[in-house]
Amino acid sequence: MLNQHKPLTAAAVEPLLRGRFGRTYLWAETCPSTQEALRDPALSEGAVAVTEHQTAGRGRAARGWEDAPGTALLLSVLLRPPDTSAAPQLSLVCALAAAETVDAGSGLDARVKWPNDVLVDGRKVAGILLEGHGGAVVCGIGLNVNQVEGTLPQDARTPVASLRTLTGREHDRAELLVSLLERLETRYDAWLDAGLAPLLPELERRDALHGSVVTVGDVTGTAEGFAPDGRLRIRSDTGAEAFVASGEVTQQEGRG
Ligand code: BT5
Repeated sequence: MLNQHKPLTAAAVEPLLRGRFGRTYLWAETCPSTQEALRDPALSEGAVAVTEHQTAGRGRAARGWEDAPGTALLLSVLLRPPDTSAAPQLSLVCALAAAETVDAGSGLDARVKWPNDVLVDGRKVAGILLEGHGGAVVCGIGLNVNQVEGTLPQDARTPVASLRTLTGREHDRAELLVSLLERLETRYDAWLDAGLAPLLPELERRDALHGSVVTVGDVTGTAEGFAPDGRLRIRSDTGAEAFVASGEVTQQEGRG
């Protein structure tokens, strides 16, 4: 039986690291938000902040991110892409790495819901938050791991799950964390070399919205995958094609 509250301290995680991400590793038992822990301009790319519990965890657009102490992965990774104009694409890069981590660690089949969610069977297991400051991009990732029913948010916009509620067993958070950092590093390096293009086949295979009727802002139509710059491709009833760069998706039907 795993101890779900075994903390993700540097002593527990650093010996397991396989790549360069996480070599600067900041851990706190509790903090307002890991997004705040990477603001030092002296920190190098791949620095990681991890906590057991956030008192002011945040999502996008001033929404919150909830956890139950010691049961989730709550981390931020500092990236310094040379061209920050393409940085919004990192949401899909992180979501893909998180989805791959979920699959490898649990045997589940995770989907990416544009632009920043990871879903299993239509339930949100992870969310990504990108924030830029001083030329750096702080990528926040929240992944529900060992929460049980009743400790997950009840009022979420999308149904919610943890790996534990989906598989019925506890998962080793340290293993998941190092796996996530390794996959993120691999996907990020590929993105630095060639943009989203090499990631698109896998992203489209995992596209939770594909074939669904969606509304984003004033655009409604069928979601048909992604443009190479990460925009969502939507085909209207009249056959016109639109590309949406950002926004909230309302999904009307589809495979989820
Ligand atoms: C996100 O925003 O999904 C981004 C979440 C990023 C969280 C990480 S944790 C480490 C780092 N530090 C932070 O402070 N944040 C990042 P968004 O798409 O806006 O979704 C937010 C919505 O998800 C909320 O309004 C709730 O409805 C729902 N939600 C809150 N907690 C959740 C949870 N644990 N699991 C699933 N959904 C949740």
